[in-house]
Amino acid sequence: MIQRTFCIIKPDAVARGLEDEINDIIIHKGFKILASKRLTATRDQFETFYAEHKGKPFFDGLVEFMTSGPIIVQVLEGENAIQAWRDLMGKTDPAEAAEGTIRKKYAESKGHNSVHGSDSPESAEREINLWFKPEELQ
Ligand code: D4T
Repeated sequence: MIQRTFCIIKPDAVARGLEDEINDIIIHKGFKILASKRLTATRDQFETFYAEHKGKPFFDGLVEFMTSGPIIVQVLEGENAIQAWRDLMGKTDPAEAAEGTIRKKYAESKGHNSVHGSDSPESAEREINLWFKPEELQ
């Protein structure tokens, strides 16, 4: 099944100039990048985006980090894109991420872990709609 998913290249990766390298891996794996834009987000945007984590001990630091510098937000399309993109990212904690995953290669810690991916069809739709207008998608 062809699906769309939402991807963020996080501030730690953009600060190291890794966006082209990461997008080469994404394209090589067979995803199509339907839309992509670079921006610096507000606290409001990430408090909404990460609402499910509100109240957790890492929430404030997470919002602080995600608004600390430029990010790239993207829509990826491909066969089973939601799970396929999570598989390519690897586990949240780079210490647990498998060889060949983006987080194994680039993540600095559980928080500064270089990339985000939607975890279900519902969150993919919600997240794409939070960051992109329909006319921005092909
Ligand atoms: P995202 O949502 O960024 O793709 O990450 P995951 O789906 O892999 O992980 P998550 O939802 O459990 O966590 C969201 C976000 O919070 C950061 N985080 C997480 C953190 O800073 N400390 C922690 O202990 C955890 C669990 C990293 C990703």
